[in-house]
Amino acid sequence: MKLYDSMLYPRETSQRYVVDLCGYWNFKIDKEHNGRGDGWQNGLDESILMAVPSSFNDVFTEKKIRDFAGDVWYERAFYVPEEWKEKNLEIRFGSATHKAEVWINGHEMGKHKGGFMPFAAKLNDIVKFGEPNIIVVAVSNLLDFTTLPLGRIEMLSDGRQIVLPHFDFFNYAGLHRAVKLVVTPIERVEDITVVTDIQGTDGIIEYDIETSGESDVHVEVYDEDGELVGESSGKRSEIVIEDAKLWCPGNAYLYKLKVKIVNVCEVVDEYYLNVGIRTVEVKGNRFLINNEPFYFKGFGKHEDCEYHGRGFNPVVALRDFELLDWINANSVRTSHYPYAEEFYQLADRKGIVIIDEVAAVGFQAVMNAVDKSVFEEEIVHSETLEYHKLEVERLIKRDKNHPSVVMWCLTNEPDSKNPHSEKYFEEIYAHGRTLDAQNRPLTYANFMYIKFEECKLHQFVDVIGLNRYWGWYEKPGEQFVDAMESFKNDLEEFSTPGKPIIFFEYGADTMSGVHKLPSVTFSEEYQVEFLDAYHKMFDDFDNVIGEQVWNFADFQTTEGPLRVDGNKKGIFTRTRQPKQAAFTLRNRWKKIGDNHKS
Ligand code: BDP
Repeated sequence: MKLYDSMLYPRETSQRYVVDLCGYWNFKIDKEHNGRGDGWQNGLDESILMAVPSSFNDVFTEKKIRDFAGDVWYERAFYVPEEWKEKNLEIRFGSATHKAEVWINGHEMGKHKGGFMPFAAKLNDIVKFGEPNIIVVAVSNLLDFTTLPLGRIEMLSDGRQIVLPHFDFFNYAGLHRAVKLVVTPIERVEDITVVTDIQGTDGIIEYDIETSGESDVHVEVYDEDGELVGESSGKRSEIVIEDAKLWCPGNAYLYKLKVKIVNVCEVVDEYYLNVGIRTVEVKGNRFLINNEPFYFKGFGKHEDCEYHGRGFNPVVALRDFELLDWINANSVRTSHYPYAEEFYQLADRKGIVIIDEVAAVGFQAVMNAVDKSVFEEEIVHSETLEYHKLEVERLIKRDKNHPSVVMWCLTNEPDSKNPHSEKYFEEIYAHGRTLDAQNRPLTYANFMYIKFEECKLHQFVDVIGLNRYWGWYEKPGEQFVDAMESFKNDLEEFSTPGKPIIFFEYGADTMSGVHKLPSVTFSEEYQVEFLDAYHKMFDDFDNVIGEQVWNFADFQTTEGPLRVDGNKKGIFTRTRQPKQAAFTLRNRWKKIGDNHKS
């Protein structure tokens, strides 16, 4: 038995059923690290309840539980009716952070590594029809130099182990996304790849479909009014949509691509995909969407909210899209990991542009004062590299068809000064270039302490992403004027013809409600002044084609002297209310529009 990647989003159609297994599961923390030895894989005794999806951490009141490092176990029963005997039966996890091992009715189903990607187990040979089936999942939150993100384990003097993340967000863990029983026909659609193009007023949808059999494939395209506007047959073909309505930022239009597998006049499978017709290209110092220069306005985000932690929360996701609309943002970077699939579906629907990031964060030494670069570790050059490539493959396979996704970010703030990093990233980016049928541009987020001439990575990307905190971590407060001088030099050095720059991060920690005249660091006034100065700089550089503030909202981090109950660089509070700077951004972004500098 094996767990395997499951990238096609589960949908209900005339031939497919989806049973949601979310809600309260039985739950147990493996404090002694001996759950397997004690037979927990057969079922959990003396368990408590845990909500799925959710992080487990913030449900409890005990610090030792919140910060527990090791396995947490989940269990529940589910039923499969006899009439599904002739179907393909799978159990699918939207994500389990960071590693999972699954048993069904005591049988080991396999292991999965990677906390942000969907995977599944095949049930047909294991399931008892019409009787309760027990599923048990052990989820580990441990990190090392071969996981993404990177982290380390430390032993405390009382014998407990804790995780030291190499990154600035709380290491939330658990079953973070929906668990579903997915029922599909034996002969079924397994993958779809779509590439769109624009020719005059026509839209072209090129598709490539993988199925598990040899029966005929029929494809129909419907517009938003449900009218049939194009069709074709065969697993690979092209459909021309006359007078196509394009998918544009802020003005999304989605066609429905309906795929049917037909066996002698009988429909044996049916699946659909929402398709936006749009093109993406980097040309000179411009990023073109539908052949028009696009200026990115928005945020780096996190999947983070009270109580749920990193667990997908549909209400918060909707609220976030409302706020993006209110503030006149047009884009988001999924810092620092791939988000829940539903997030991209909302972005497709609402016309928000996404820069999609793999969880390659923590490739440096600073966060936890390790005195050598991770690139000095042999293991990073072999095991981590291979795994990083796999995660890039998974990201692109899962998200390739979203019109909202316009660029792939393959790492955040690595130690790209280290000589070993060059070969490492050469391989990562070369591999990334082979994977996307749409050939979307590649990018990275540069760490502010690595200068242009020292950085070994920008040579491999199409767009340079900069994370900058001049006037915050360097020369804050009264020294701000000098900070801006350093910033200007820094930006001049990074200005390279043909490689436009997007600011992926800039921001200042700000305590909501703290007001001060004149401003001081942490006050709402300082955040406004900080952003104003940065915006002036961006407007002076023609090659800067985007600004994404760090962060959309305040978020939880590991405790420490630099953090006041988390990172407070949010433009909104953690409960999604505006700080003063939200109004500054709202005005600016309304004024400059989506085609600033075109
Ligand atoms: C950058 C990181 C981001 C941090 C941010 C900060 O990319 O994850 O949260 O700085 O310090 O280094 O606020």
